[in-house]
Amino acid sequence: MAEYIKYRVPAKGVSATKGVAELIEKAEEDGVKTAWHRLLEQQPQCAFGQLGLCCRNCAMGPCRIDPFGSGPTKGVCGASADTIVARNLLRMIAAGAAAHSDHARDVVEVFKGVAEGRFQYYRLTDVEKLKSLAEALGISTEDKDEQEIARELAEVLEWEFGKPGDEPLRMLALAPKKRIKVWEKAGLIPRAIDREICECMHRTHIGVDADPVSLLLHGIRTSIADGWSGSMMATYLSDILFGTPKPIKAEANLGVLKEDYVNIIVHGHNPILSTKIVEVAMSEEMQELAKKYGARGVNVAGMCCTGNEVLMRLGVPIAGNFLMQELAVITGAVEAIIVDYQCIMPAIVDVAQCYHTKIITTEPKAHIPGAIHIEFNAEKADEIAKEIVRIAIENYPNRPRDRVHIPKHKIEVIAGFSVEAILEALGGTLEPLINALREGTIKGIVGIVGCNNPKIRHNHSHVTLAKELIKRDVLVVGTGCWSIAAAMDGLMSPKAVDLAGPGLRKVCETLNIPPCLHMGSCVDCSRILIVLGALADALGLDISDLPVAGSAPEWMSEKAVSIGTYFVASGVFTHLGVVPPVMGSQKVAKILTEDVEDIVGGKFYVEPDPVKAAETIYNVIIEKRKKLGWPL
Ligand code: XCC
Ligand code: SF4
Repeated sequence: MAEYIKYRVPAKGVSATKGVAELIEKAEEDGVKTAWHRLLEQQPQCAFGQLGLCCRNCAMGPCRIDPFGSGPTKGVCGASADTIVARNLLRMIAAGAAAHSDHARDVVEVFKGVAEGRFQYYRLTDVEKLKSLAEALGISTEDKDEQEIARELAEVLEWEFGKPGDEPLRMLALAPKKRIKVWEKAGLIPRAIDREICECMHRTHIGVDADPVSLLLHGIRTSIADGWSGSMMATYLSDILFGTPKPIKAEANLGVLKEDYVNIIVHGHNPILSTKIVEVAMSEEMQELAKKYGARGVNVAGMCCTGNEVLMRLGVPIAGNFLMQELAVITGAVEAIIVDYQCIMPAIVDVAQCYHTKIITTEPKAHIPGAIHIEFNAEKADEIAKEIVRIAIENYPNRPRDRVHIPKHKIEVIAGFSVEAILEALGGTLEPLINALREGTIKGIVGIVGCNNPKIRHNHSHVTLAKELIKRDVLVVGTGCWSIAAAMDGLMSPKAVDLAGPGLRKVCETLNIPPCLHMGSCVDCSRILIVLGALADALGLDISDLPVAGSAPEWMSEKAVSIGTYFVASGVFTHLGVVPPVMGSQKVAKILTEDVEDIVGGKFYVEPDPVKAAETIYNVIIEKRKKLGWPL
C-alpha cells in the first residue's frame, strides 16, 4: 500500500545518526511515510496550541486566547491565558506521571504475584535490593524469608497508589531529608500517586482552580509522586525481579539487525514482557525452529526504553530510539515488533503493511488497529512469549528479499550503570566521586534524558550537548532515548574518553568507565535522583547546592514533562531543548524559569541550541561551585 509522498524530507540533514538518512530515502522510494513526512503535512501547526492558549476542557469551548491582545483575552468561562496555559501544562504532567506510575503498578502486581508464589516464570533475583528497600520503608527483615519480606513490601507499595488520608508517600523515605523539608515548607508533599493525578484532572475541570501558581504547585507535587515513588518503584522492583544492571557490553544502531536471522524487536517500556521474549527467543527450541524456516537463528534487538531495560540487564543490542521505530520496519528485515506501551507510534502498523513485519500488541491498555493482539499475562508468561516468538519465526519466509536494506552501522556500547554499578566502579563508596568533584577534576554532573522530536534534527542535540559537556570535564549520565542516541554516537564506548576534558578523562580511565553513563530507561531517571540524593547527603548539602543539572534536549512526550518537573522539584536546574507549550502566558513562563527557584531551588531553562545550552549549563555548574567555595 504505497502512499503518495507529497512532501519529501531532506534526508541528509535530518539526523545525526548514521543509517537514518538512507532509510528515509528508502522509505520515499518504497512510497512509505514516516513521522518526518507527516510532520511536513501538519504544517503550519496550530500556533494557539504551540503557545498553550487553546482550551477544550468544556463544551462552551474550544476557546482560544489571542496572544496579540487584539482578540479575546478570556475564554467563555472567563479563564485567562495564564489559567489556560497552566491548566494545560498540569494535564501534561498528570498524563506523564500516570504513564510512569501505571507502568509501576503493573510491575508491583507481578512482584506481588511472585511474592505470593503465583507466578512460576518470574522470581526474586536481587534479594539484597529487596531487603534494602524493605528496610528503607521501615519493614523489618529480621527472621523473615525473602517471600515474606516481598509480600509485606508489595502491600506497602500497592498502597502508594491509592491510599486514603494525608500521610506522605512511603517511598519518600528514599528522598534526602533536606529535600523533604523544602517540600514540606511549600506544601508539596504528595499523598497518594493516583490521588495527585486525579486532583490534576479535578483542578483543571471547568470552574475549579484558576490560579496559575496553585495549579503549577500541584503539578510539582504530582511530579514528585512520579519521580520519587511511581518511577522509583518501577526501577526498584524491576531490579529486584530481573537483577540490578551491571556494566555490560553490547551494540547499538540499526546495523544490529541481521540479514539471515529472524529479527525480532521489542519496543515499549515494561521489562515484564520484553525480558521474557528475549529469554524465550534465545532458547535452543526457538533457535532450532528458526533454522527450520531457513534462518540461521533468532536475533532480538530493542527499541526505546524496553530496549534499554534488556540492554542494561541482558546485553541485548539496541536498534534505535523513538524516531527509528518506523525505520526498523523499512529495513524490510524485521519479522515482528512486539510492543507493550508508551511511545509506540500507531504508524508502525501502516508502515508494516508495506513490508512483511507483524506488529504484535500485548497490553490490555494498548491496542493498535491493524496489529495482532496477543494479550500477555504473567501467569502464562513463557507460553505466551513462545506463541509470539513463533509467529515471528514463521514470518521469516515472507521477508521481501528484494527490498531488504539494513544499514551497516553499529557501534559498541557499555551500558548498565545502575547506582550500585557506579558505586562498585568507584570502589564501594561515593568518596572518589566526591573528591573528584570537590577538587574540580570533574566540574559537575549532568543528567540528560528524554525523547526524539522530528521538529529538530534527530539526535543532534542529544549528542552535541553531551559532547560539549564532557569536553568541559562534566560527567554525563542519562536515560531514555538520549542514552540510545549517545550509544549510537559512540559516546558510551571506552574510546569516547578521547572526547573528554583532561580531568574527566583521567577519572574515566582510572575507573574504566565511559564519559557518558547509560543509567537506563525513562523510569530509571529515578536512579539519577538516588545518585543526587546520595551525593547531597554525603556532603551535608541539599541537591540544589550541587554542581549538577538536568536536560531533555529533544523531548516530546508528556512523560518528559513530568520528569523535567520532578527534576526541578528536586532542586535541579533543568534545560529543555524544545520550547514547551507555555509561551502564551508570560506569567507561567516566568514562574517556571524564575520564581520556582525560590520555592524548590531548581528551575527550567529553555534553549533550542545545544551549544549555547551547554555553555549556560556549564556556567550554572561553575556558579554552584563558587558558592561552595570549590576550585573552578
Ligand atoms: Fe519515549 Fe522512553 Fe521519550 Fe524515548 S525517552 S520517546 S518517552 S522511549 Ni523517555
Ligand atoms: Fe472555554 Fe473555559 Fe470551557 Fe476552557 S473551560 S473551553 S476556556 S469555557
